[in-house]
Amino acid sequence: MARLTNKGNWEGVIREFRAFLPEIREDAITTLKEGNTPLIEAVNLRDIFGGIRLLLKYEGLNPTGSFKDRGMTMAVSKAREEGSKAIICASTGNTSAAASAYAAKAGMKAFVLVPEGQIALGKLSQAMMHGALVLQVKGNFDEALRIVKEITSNYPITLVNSINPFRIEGQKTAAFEVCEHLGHAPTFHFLPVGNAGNITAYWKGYREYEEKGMIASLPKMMGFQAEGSAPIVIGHPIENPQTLATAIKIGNPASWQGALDAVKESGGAIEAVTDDEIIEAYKLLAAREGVFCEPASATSLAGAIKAKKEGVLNDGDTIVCTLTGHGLKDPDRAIASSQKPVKIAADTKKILKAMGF
Ligand code: AN7
Repeated sequence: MARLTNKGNWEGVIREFRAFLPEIREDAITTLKEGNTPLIEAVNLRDIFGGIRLLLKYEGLNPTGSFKDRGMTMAVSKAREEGSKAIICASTGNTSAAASAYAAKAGMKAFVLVPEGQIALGKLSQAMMHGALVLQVKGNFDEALRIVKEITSNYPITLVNSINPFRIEGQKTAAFEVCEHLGHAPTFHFLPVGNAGNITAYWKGYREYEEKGMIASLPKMMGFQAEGSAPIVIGHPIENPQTLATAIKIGNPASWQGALDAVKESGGAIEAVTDDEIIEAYKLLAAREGVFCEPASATSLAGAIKAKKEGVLNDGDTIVCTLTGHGLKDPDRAIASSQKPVKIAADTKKILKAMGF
């Protein structure tokens, strides 16, 4: 039999990183074998980055198509261990998709509250297919999160938003993987920031790996929000956040302090990029690197491009951009951002002509 060079049967983040995570009873572990996502060398963006080594942590290749699976395996497994029968979350889409899938696997009920008309089509279809009760709230994410918190303080339903500490525990494993794949920590780590759980989690992961002697240095954490939805950058919550990157359309992030700590302790920064810059990076990744991510995910690359222009990065630096979700999550935005297909007769001559022959 041929031998696989890498581990052929990855066991999911709970089992693979057991020594670094809170204990969970074996029969409660609920996994879709999330994690072990590729770190892809971006070789076609040298005209922008010069002597900087740029790597893409492609989290879109998780089972439900986003990084949320890392935290959800932990949160759902813990809920199951505690005997919980139902989970609930507010979501801009990806959390609802992950919650619905892991609840299905665990045999639990999922309730997901999403802002009506403001989540990408792929994400909505996932929550529906996995059998969650999808509640489309006439309001924004922040209002939905407030209601979910109110409900879980009065009813025996487990909250699986990232204020659930087990979510952060699971998500920190992405930082471990980056270190394992590189053999060291990067110089800078760029992330989109919405509810700010992920930047909090990565920083926790890097610090723990350093404390345990797995890495010798720490990266500077660079968080980026969309300009119309940048409460942390502005310094106060926003009533009506706006951005076409719907995943990060959040006006009052739950892990606000975690993001500030990550940036301050690491010597990084939290800044904003415009929707135009996000779409530019989104298209660059697809057209030049062959990597299809959703718009919010491209915020990390938009941030790296901005940092490069501002002279923050140096030749020889290794920088990682996390691409948080798959491009197929938001087919409407992909189609709106690309060249239209050519409608043509079933005629070889006409087709050759259109091909430029
Ligand atoms: C693709 O699904 O908040 O800063 O409810 O889906 O940890 O919130 C999604 C967030 C970045 C921001 N990229 O991460 C939700 C939700 C994608 C996302 C973020 C989200 P956080």
